[in-house]
Amino acid sequence: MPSSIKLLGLPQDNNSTYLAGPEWAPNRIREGFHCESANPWTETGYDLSDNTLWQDAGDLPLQGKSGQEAHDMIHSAVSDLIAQGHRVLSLGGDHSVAFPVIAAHAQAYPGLNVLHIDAHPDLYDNMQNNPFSHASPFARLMETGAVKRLVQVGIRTLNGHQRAQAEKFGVEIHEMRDLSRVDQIIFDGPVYLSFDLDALDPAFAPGVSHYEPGGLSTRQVLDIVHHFKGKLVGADVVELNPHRDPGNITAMVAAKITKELMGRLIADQYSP
Ligand SMILES: [Mn+2]
Repeated sequence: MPSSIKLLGLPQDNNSTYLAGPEWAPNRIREGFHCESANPWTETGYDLSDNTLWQDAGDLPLQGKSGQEAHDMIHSAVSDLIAQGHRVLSLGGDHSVAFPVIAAHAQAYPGLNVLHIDAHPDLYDNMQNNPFSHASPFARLMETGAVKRLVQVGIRTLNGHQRAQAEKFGVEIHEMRDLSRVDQIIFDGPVYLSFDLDALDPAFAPGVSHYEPGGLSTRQVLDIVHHFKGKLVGADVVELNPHRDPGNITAMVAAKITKELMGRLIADQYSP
């Protein structure tokens, strides 16, 4: 019996640097996921109305929690689900959730690779004196030494400090200004995919806190999800800000990408 996918809501909003809102995101994405305007099949042919393929694990009670306490709650919950044989697809929340979620995956999957799709590299050594800031999760993660490769796609906000951080940690960056062909993204071994909705151009996804024009199309992200070479073992979809999302258009985009990530997890079926 193949392992099932657990959908886990992480309503964390204490590590945003600019606007609040992502704590309300998990349920907006669920509403998009179950909306009867669409059918439950992935483009790749899986029927997600089959409840043996995935189950909703609900939300972690993160409201009002911050710092080390929230980090430990997330790390522990994700580690437990993986130990029970599940693959975890988490819905943020701000991007700070990626540090404990990916650290838990790196412990369970030796040689873990990370594919990070975002407008921002999130490599700040220190932002607003908060080591858990949503601007720093990939710096914290690379400091652990537990990730084999970090490959970033969609980046268009590098400053001098973050270029230095990327060089220090050996991060491979496909900048938006010279985006490489996605079929050249090849991984050996397990892959975790972290998807920040602001990687998309604001024309496709206005419901985010940090507008950064010149981004990916929804189709380009789906192409990456469908076609990168490697075995997907876990993923997150983060940074939806429902306060800036007229007509729930970005929630619907998040739900669509969540569905296709589930399809990829079902297809890959990688075990550590
Ligand atoms: Mn971002």
